[in-house]
Amino acid sequence: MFISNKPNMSNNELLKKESSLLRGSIVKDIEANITGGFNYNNSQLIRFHGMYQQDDRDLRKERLKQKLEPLVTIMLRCRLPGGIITANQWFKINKLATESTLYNNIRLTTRQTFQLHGILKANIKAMHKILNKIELDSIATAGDVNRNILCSFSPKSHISYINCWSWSIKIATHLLPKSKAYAELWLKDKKTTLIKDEPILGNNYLPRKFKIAIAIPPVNDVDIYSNDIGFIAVNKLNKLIGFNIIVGGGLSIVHNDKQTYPKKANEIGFIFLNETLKVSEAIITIQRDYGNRVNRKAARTRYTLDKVSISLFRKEIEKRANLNLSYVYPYSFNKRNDSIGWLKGNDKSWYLNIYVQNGRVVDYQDKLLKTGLEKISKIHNKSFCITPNQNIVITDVRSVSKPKLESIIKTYKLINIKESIHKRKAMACVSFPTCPLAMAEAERFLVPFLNKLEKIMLHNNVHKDSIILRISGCPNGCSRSMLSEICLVGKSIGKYNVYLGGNYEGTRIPKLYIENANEKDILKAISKASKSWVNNKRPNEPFGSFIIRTKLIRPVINSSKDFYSI
Ligand code: SRM
Ligand code: SF4
Repeated sequence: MFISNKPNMSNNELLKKESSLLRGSIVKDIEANITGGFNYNNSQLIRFHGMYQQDDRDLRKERLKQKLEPLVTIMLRCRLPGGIITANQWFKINKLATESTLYNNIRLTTRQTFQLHGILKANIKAMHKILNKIELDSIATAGDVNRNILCSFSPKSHISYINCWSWSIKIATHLLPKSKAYAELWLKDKKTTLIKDEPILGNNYLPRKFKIAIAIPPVNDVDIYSNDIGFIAVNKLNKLIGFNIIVGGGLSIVHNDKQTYPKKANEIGFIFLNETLKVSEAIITIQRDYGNRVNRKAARTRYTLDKVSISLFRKEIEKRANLNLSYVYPYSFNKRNDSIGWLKGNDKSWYLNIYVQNGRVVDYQDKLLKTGLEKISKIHNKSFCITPNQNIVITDVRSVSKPKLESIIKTYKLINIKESIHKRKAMACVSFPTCPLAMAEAERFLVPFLNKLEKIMLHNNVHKDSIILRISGCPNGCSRSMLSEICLVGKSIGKYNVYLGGNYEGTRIPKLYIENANEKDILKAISKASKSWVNNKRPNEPFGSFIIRTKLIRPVINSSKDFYSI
């Protein structure tokens, strides 16, 4: 019934197979102080332990001129299902970022966790030990495994939210690698039991990365359609009863390679809560067994699903999980962005959402964000929540504690009412200088670009309405730009492809509008389209919907067929 794999597996497959469950010869590389990095194979394996080998691309030329090898450092990404981190943990990781990294900042990610860039190899073990002491780790935040699980931040439906968040932890724990390599390599003194097999992921692990999110309608902050598995919460009488399941979302492409396409996940069926773990396991093992292990660019679940058809995939889930999937319950989304500022949850606590430009926690001239958060972490005995929009929420604030927080907010200017709505809704990926795959600037380009765009918008009278704009420095699309209303994808330094036609709710993939454009041409094109929108839109019609209704772009309905058609 299913396709099977060919024998000419990709190099990564051999590497995983011969790694002794993710050990390789990492231990030798940790000790070798002749180089600041890991050999190629080990640099791939350390990803499964949540680390990437990088070098600062701004410094490359200068170091080459001086005949120095690149300054190799490590980026570490923590595991944080649903983005919850206690204030005490934040205090400690802030200290780590300040004292033990070259960049002195924390980067919040689009998958609700944080990264520390610029760690020297000599400091890695000490860092993992500190993380371990505060009950954090970086297991499986990268590599061919299930990555950090997202969960909608939704205090307005607090009981359902807490339930969903606890499911994000249960699913994450269930699908975690069983190998003890992480503890052995980085925590050393921890005793480990001998594990010979990975019962769920398999000893060769998955063909490619795997992503899961939980959404609580009507909030789609997690961009549920971009995940390999999406769990959409179904509530009855305010009680979580189960999930609608969607499968096979993913956003990356390779420029000019029509074999690759972004795709929104397909609906599969409804499951009750007690079926969640076995259905997760069924889906991930189908992908494990039938995903493409020859071509990594066509290895994500969406390509497996499109090859075998939704109906066969569904039958296989039912067989493996030993259940019958019911029809999906009706649901809809109407919101993706965070509401910045104070919000009252239906548990009567207060929640303060602080906008973090590009997810970069650093002290800005007009906002001492890093110091302000550190001060809050000292007095707040509850948690912070990193949102899928790269912002941070101070959670569970009692009314009596509000004044103390207000005073810190004021002193460090953590809430700035002058920040424009466009900036608050926009996202950019990390890109230069640390990302080795970057083709154009993203994070460093976003704000100067928006400053120019906003002047044009003001002139065109578009300033009251907002458009969701996202920039990725390459077609991997880490800012989930392939689900935005205006999507910029880096092609080369200063040049971007512009895609339009995504919608406000994040349920439609955009399509190529202009290719290889510089900043001036992009501003001109957006100015024209947004002017037409503001003058001709129907009441409350979002930009992306207007673009499709007026046929500036034909909608993407079936990605594999019409993403590239004109
Ligand atoms: Fe990503 C690779 C950063 C979310 C698709 N991503 C990378 C690397 C690790 C580059 C590399 O392989 O060496 C980037 C590190 C840059 C740096 O210096 O920090 C990187 N990705 C990020 C983050 C930090 C972007 C951000 O600004 O927040 C996000 C970290 C998420 C996390 O905490 O786990 C991040 N990446 C995403 C997303 C969005 C999402 O998952 O919701 C996507 C698109 C969704 C998807 O997976 O389809 C995404 N990243 C990729 C891909 C393409 C994967 C594919 O299927 O082909 C790569 C390249 C790869 O894996 O080969 C990639
Ligand atoms: Fe790097 Fe490309 Fe991801 Fe941006 S989209 S962080 S440039 S891999």
